[in-house]
Amino acid sequence: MPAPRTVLLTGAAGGIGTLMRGILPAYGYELRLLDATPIEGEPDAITADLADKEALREAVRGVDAVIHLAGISLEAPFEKILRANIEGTYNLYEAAREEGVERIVFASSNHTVGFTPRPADGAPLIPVSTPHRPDTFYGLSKAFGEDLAQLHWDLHGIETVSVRIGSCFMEPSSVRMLSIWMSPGDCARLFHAALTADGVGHTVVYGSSANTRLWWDLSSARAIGYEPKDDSEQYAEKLIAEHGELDPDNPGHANLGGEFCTDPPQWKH
Ligand code: NAI
Ligand code: 15L
Repeated sequence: MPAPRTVLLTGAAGGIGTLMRGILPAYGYELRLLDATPIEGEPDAITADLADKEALREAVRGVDAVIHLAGISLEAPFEKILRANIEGTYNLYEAAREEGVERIVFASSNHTVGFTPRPADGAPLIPVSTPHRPDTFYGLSKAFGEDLAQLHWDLHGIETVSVRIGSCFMEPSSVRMLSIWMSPGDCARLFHAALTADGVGHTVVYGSSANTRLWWDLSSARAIGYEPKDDSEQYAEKLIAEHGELDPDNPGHANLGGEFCTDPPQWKH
């Protein structure tokens, strides 16, 4: 497909949105920014909620593609998740369909498959075809987003790369993150590949760096042109000294989703 130039970045005020605002313009993209929260120093940013269908329609008008990051990014009461992540993502796809946008990069999450046991040493890496095993209403909403993307490809021909992001922060901050961390630079590389690869239909990829302790299979990401450059291993010694190795008998350590798999989750809003 012709390289997209104008890209709508939803969730532009958030953690990943802020990182991508700093990196993606160097790839030649003109970013149109949207968030429910105003963005300081960005007078042209669109301040709108995903519930506002008219604002979404206007926001997607004329863009070549969308990177959809907006939404609740941790566990929360179902009603809030329903509104922001399920209805909000539906509204975004409807707006894209109505305005003829052909490519979306969807910020899915490792929590779609959070209850998948992490692979033992030497066991096969987790494939993208592993069944959904959401660990929270949050993970469930991302599983819905992946299926919504599939529907829009099959029914309307809108292409999506669903990126099951691991942990995208400046640095990993736990031993679990050594396996699923995605550096900001690799995140931009993966989003760029997802925006420019030909014929993605609906492709699901894991989003991480090429970590030494990787738990999942990056081959579908590599197949769309992603070449990760970073590895969390440089942080391993310090993090293991601070927190110890993962304990297989601890339910918060046994599965991909980490502490999201404990009840009640400790990170709840
Ligand atoms: P974040 O919570 O920092 O940013 C989310 C942004 O979405 C916020 O600026 C918020 O104001 C906006 N937002 C929330 N509800 C909205 C609504 N109804 N309408 C408009 N804007 C709304 O999250 P972060 O870390 O930047 O993540 C971005 C996306 O990537 C999220 O969808 C998250 O679920 C997903 N993700 C992030 C991971 C990470 O490691 N940071 C891991 C896996 C998935
Ligand atoms: C996510 O989906 C969250 O949005 C992010 O804040 C992290 O908690 C990440 O997963 C993780 O699993 O570390």
